Amino acid sequence: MMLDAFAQDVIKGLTAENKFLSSKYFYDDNGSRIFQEIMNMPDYYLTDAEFEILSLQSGKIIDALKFSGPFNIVELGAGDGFKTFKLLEYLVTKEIDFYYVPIDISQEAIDVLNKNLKDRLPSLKIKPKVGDYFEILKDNRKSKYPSLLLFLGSNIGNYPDQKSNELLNLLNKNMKSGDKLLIGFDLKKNPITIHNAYFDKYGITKRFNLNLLLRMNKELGADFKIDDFDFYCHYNPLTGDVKSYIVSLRKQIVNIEALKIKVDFEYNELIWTELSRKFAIKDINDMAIQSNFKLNHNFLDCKHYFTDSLWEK
Ligand code: AVJ
Repeated sequence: MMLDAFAQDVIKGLTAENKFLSSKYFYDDNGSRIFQEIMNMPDYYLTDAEFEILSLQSGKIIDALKFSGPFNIVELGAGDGFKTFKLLEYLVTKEIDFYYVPIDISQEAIDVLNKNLKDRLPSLKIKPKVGDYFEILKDNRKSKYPSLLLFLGSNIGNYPDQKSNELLNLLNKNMKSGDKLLIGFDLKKNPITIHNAYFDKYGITKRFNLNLLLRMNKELGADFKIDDFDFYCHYNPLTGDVKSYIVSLRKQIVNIEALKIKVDFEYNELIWTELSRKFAIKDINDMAIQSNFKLNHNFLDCKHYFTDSLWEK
């Protein structure tokens, strides 16, 4: 039996003493759509804050790159590209020569993005790619042009300390000297603001999490009954960690046909699904140094909720 990465991770995560499943599996086409709903909620301030940064400070960001000729903009996990639009629009308006290479694991998200940009910025040079970003990023070193890598939205927050360090070092390895990385970090702030962004009253984040169960039903022939599960999350202001969980509302057994396993759930047992870290400016400086980057500048929104941090290799 050949199992793909998702199947293997489901076996590993759901047979563990403390059950877990990686948030990277949130983003099938359905999950990517739910994530758009999250980004549209006012309580999910991250998107608005980063949108403000890219709307008001695109000129400053581009000036800070100090690229003298044509360049690439390679976006990791582009999604619907709503925020990036402001940066692209600025560049197109200024008739600056660049290629935009959005990468995402959702084909549907990339198709929507591609169509949107072709309509709204017809002269944009775009080469969309679907797949795992590290595979695709390997081509970056071959380009004769300098690159700006975009890793926006505080996606880095999904990785625990050690893992984020590995990831940033991997990005560094795939960059040429002088290449830049613009990386989004959600900053520590009033804990209530953070709590409300993740424990939303509309139940959208709950649907986002429970979509993992639907995905296992669809792709692995599991028989999760969605109504028998709930969602819980909490923010720890001391560590800066938001942790999200699926909660079993009953003692129950779930059959996963394709994996030939049955999974026992105790009453109120958890599946840990996501880590969303919040950072202090000092943490960001340390992370840049540890992954061999030079931090050029932090671009903050007016409320100081978020920073797009410009790093140089
Ligand atoms: C896309 C990883 C940045 O952690 O804030 C939103 C995903 N999870 N609401 C985040 C998410 C719950 C999001 N990132």
